[in-house]
Amino acid sequence: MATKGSRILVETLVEEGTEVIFGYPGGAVLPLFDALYDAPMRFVLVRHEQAAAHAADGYARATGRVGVCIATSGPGATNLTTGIATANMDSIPLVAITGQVRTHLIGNDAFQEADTTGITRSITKHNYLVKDIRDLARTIKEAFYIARSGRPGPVLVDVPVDITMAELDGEPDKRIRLPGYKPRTEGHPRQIRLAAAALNEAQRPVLFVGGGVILSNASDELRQLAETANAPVTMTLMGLGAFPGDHRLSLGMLGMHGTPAANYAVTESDLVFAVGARFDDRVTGRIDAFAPSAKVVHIDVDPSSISKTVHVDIPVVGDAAQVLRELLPQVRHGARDAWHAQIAEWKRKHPLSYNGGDAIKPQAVIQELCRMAPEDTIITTEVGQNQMWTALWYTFRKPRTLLTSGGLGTMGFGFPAALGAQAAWPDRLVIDIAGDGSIQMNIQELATVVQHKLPVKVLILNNGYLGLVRQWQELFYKKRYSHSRMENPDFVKVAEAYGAHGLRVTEPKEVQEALREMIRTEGPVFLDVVVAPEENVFPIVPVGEAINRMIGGLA
Ligand SMILES: Cc1ncc(C[n+]2csc(CCOP(=O)(O)OP(=O)(O)O)c2C)c(N)n1
Repeated sequence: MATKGSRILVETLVEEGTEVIFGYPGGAVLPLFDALYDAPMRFVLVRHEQAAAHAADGYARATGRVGVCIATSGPGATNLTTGIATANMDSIPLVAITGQVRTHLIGNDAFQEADTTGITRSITKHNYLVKDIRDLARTIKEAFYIARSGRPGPVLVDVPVDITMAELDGEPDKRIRLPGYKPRTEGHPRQIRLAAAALNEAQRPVLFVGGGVILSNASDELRQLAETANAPVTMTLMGLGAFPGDHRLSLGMLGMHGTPAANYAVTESDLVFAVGARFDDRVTGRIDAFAPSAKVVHIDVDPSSISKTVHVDIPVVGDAAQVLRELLPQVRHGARDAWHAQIAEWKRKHPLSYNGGDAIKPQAVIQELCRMAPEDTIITTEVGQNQMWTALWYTFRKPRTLLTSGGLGTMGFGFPAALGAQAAWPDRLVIDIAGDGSIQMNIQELATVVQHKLPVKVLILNNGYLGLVRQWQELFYKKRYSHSRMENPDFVKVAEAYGAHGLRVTEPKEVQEALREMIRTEGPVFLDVVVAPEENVFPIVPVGEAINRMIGGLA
């Protein structure tokens, strides 16, 4: 029996458990779209391929499953790249399928040809060009396996149109053949013993938690570790939600916009116990002043992350959840009264704060939203002040409730990521906290959420500026606001033009009711909150400074 390539591809996606695909058609994927016409899965037609990649990414972050997106050759594939790079920097499992021109035309400057595997080599965990229909099913299987195993990441499969149109006689070969790829999940027992001993001996330990804890579903183990050891916990932006932000042991986020307590604690600690974090420069600040008197333990599934930026004394290579389960029985409770007293003192003396005023304060809006939204609400963010205020002022209590572009810092991520998360969780509240600049990078996805009945809410903190850029210009460029002021459309009318609900507030006293209306509304909503235009995110550590050298917002 002969089977078409397009059918083989779709059947393999089904076998891999694909429930929803985000994508956009074009010539080189028409045979594939024909097979998708009656496939047993949901298809979400986005309005720009960048949004397909971010939506698949949001789906993956919200569920822990592999996100799938499809685009045509040439411009379709190049439009995907920002989304793929975003997923790659944050280790998100994606399979991106792109159409390619016919095999005999590759390299000929054929219509809508781009060297997709060449372009995406450095922004994928792995990529493939399928040149023979006999390799198709196996390649898709391998793509899923690579995307989800070890340190997860995006895998791209480029499929020439003649391969999807060809027919294969007999059963497709589906056996994965990856002899050189063996991600290590179990930590070395000796290293685990050393890590436990270091924690037991430490007087001033800090558990330093990154996105890897969320990716490996290790939050329960992490909480047990913190409570057993009685050790304070700080999280990177990607780690927020891995440990309850309102737990007595939580210090909140560390780094450039970290809390004073977190940044002081790391600087004074004698043990940084890192789990699934990669010591990004936004977190470490000046490397030679990062935790100068601390030993460093680092648990990570990716050996290339060990000692990449910060010297690690005790590396443990393995899956965070597995390693923590091995480690837990070896960890003892420590009183560490002096350390906890010092941390309590920092928290008391330097709480996060902002000044009042007549205008709406973005921090107050986020605090109020956090009070009103159910605990399982999924928050996505754009990039800029909106993202940092969300990280500081919203209390995340559960993993996979904050979806944000950490590594690449991609404006335009939050709205399509929210629609991807909403496709996965139709009954949960999903809110994109946006800036007026970022939302305009993928605002066309309003059409997608309306057509596909995805009731995403967008809370625009509208300051009339590219706010974080303006803040840096204020603080570090003598207030020369070079091209950071924005004249914006009427967001309420934009929402209405697309068939969504639009709301605007300009006074602090209107905020609560508007948030309530946004949450209560059944369909998609744009809530335009006109906030204080020159509000800053504080504290901030200037680039190149040590993380305990924060400025602004300190009592
Ligand atoms: C695609 C992209 N382009 C440029 C930047 C640089 N950048 C970082 S924050 C920012 C301003 C964001 O403005 P807005 O979305 O209005 O958010 P606000 O900071 O005002 O909350 C810019 C331009 C980026 N992160 N991503």
